[in-house]
Amino acid sequence: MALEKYGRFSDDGREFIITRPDTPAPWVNYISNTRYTGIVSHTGGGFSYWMDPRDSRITRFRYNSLPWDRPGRYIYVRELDGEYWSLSWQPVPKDLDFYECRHGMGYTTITTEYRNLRGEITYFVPPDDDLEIWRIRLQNKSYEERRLSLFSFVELCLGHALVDLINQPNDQHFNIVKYDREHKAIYATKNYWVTYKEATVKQPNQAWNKYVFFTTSLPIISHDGSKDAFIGKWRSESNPEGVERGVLAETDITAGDACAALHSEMTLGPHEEADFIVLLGCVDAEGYRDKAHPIIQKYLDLRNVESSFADVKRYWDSYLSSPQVETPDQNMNLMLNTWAKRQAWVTFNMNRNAGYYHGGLLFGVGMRDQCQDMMGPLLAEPDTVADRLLEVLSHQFTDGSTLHNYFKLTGQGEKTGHSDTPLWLPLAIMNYLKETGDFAFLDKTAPYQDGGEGDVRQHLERAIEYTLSNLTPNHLPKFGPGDWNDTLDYVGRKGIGESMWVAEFLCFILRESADLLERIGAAEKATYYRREYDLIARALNERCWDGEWYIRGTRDDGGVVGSSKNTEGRIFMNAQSWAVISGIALPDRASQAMDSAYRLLGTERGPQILAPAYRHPDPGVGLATRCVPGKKENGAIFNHVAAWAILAECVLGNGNRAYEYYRQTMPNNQAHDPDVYKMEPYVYSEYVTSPEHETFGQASHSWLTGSGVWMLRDGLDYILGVRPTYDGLMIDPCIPSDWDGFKITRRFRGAIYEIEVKNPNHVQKGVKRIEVNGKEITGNVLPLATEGELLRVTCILG
Ligand code: IFM
Repeated sequence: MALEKYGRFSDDGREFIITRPDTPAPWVNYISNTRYTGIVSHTGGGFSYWMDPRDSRITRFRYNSLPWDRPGRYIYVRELDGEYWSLSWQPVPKDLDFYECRHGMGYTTITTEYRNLRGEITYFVPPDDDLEIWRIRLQNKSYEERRLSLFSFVELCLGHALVDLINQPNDQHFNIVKYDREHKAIYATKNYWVTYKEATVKQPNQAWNKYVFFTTSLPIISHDGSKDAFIGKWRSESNPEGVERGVLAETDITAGDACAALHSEMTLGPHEEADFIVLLGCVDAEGYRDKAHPIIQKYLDLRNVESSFADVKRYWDSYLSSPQVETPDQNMNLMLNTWAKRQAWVTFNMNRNAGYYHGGLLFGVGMRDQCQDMMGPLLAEPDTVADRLLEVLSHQFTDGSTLHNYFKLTGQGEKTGHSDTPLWLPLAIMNYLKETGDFAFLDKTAPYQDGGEGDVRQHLERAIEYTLSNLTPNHLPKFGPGDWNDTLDYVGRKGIGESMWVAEFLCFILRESADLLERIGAAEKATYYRREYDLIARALNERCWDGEWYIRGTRDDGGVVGSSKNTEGRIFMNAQSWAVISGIALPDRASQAMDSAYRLLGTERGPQILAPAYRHPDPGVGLATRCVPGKKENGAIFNHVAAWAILAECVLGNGNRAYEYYRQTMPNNQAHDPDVYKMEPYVYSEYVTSPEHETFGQASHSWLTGSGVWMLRDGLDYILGVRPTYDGLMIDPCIPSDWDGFKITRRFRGAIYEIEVKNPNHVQKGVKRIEVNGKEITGNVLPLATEGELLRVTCILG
């Protein structure tokens, strides 16, 4: 398989093993305890931050110089003859005798061999303390004694990453880096810290509230705090003067570009091995020495490092333990058991913010993204999700509108008026209730962004009623400055254009909320929501059916988007898939809409978001039309959209087509030619270029995309069909007809369900018989069980 040109999954699927360093792009991983986070590439590149990659940044990264993957977390090795190299290939890219990078669950290990010296460096973040640990093992594979100089190096940012990026000549005047001889550590901070978005509005009168520490378990011979001194004039990380000289210049800085570099020496006898540790972390600025010292002492002890590393592994074993699936498709098993879950954990915690391929320094936590990302951790950590939900609800206003995004450290955000944003809150609340059955959550309270507080049920209803209060005379939602699709940003800015997709999404939320409200005795409200559902569904069917599919919207200027009347952007997938998911499509139209989408949007690598792509900028539509055709929201194979198409096909019972889309879009399939695909083969990318561009098949924006979590839930809940309902776990598979069956083990409300689904008649959908512990049950919702109970379930399709 061509994927193996650069790497493969480990046998247990928990690692992606990169076998040569010159991958088509940096392939990255995350190390994080959710407070301290590092993004680590397979060449040691990447950056670290505390809580927020914009506001509290520890190390730098030069985004615009990609694919040059710099800087990072580097260890240089230098021998007596002056030859030097780095343990992670970059930044001194020698022709290594051996190279391997294992991106695992919460850690990355890079192993290299050069000049008969094997170096293994593992990067991870322990669960309990806010630092990253580099555990290094060196092995002299020769018969000669080796005298090695070792230099550990990071380039520091210290505080607000955006200000550092755009205003470095000024920002550097506030840097402080000093070597503390008593603690044998470098400490660094910045005497100035911008904590709000518009840095120019008002000069803040404050220092960064963190101190960074950097140290190693080896005796320290020399150090540098000045990047200029370490790198030297007209040089780069590839040939730093300090390393070439063999001793560092002992610089501390009070102004200038900051780094932390430490120099140690080690002698290794023939075939001797040695371990050492490097620590990079941060503590609160107040009393920083007293705070950092115990952490440093703790983790300079290898036993504590080993036990923390075991904790990371234990955490991930537990996190991934449920659900576990066995389907006939090995790639699907890999994604559902491990990598899509891992990706969803990352998106839940890092949002669209901390990546190589996202300009997320600007965006913070997107409300809509966060509400969707919750569907991942919900499987393993519902309590964490409940807390996050309350945090998200606190960014809703009393009228039901919401911030569009917020920054974790400052709590500040923007109110943009996107027409979909408020509606994601009810979805997240209902998902939580279905998984947990914790109806008492509805009575919990959360503040409103503009003062006062309300219980969760009130937050839910206000989101819906805010959207209902903003309908046009046609009883359809206004488009506003965008809906889920951020790039349809000029369709309805004047408040006239309508979003059919928001109408469908609103219908879905109304139907689901009415079910919930009825269940908790709020019959009158439920009836109101159902009546609204009917009115909007009728408006959609009367006004928005184009003949073979549903249109995407109407424009402020009276035009239409996503219609056969258009020459570009004639059909959009979301308008078809959500017509089905929301149930608004009349039965014959539902199939016809999805068939039209299959015919007009399908490619061999998955369905396009829209087609044909826009080739002329249209100021009445917006950004999508300005983007190059075939990429991003202008006609790419947009995986988030593909995930909803899969869901819709499952609703219609088309297991073969749902699986066709699913198989096409899985990254481990997509990347069958990694030189074309370019991104990591182990996580979803936001999009893959469609045939409307010459780079067809090239992926972009890996890791931080909602498609990871939707593909996870599509696979588990809709294709395998084992999904939570308020009453219990439902079994409703929609699989390809050539499957003989599959197995899935899932924890649900404390009990374990071991489920085997058999498909003797090779159908795509339809449950014929279910037995629980040998006894047939009525219907397809499994009985609830007590904590720890194991239920063996057999389901026959037919
Ligand atoms: O819906 C958005 C998402 O919030 C961020 N990525 C792009 C999507 C479509 O515009």
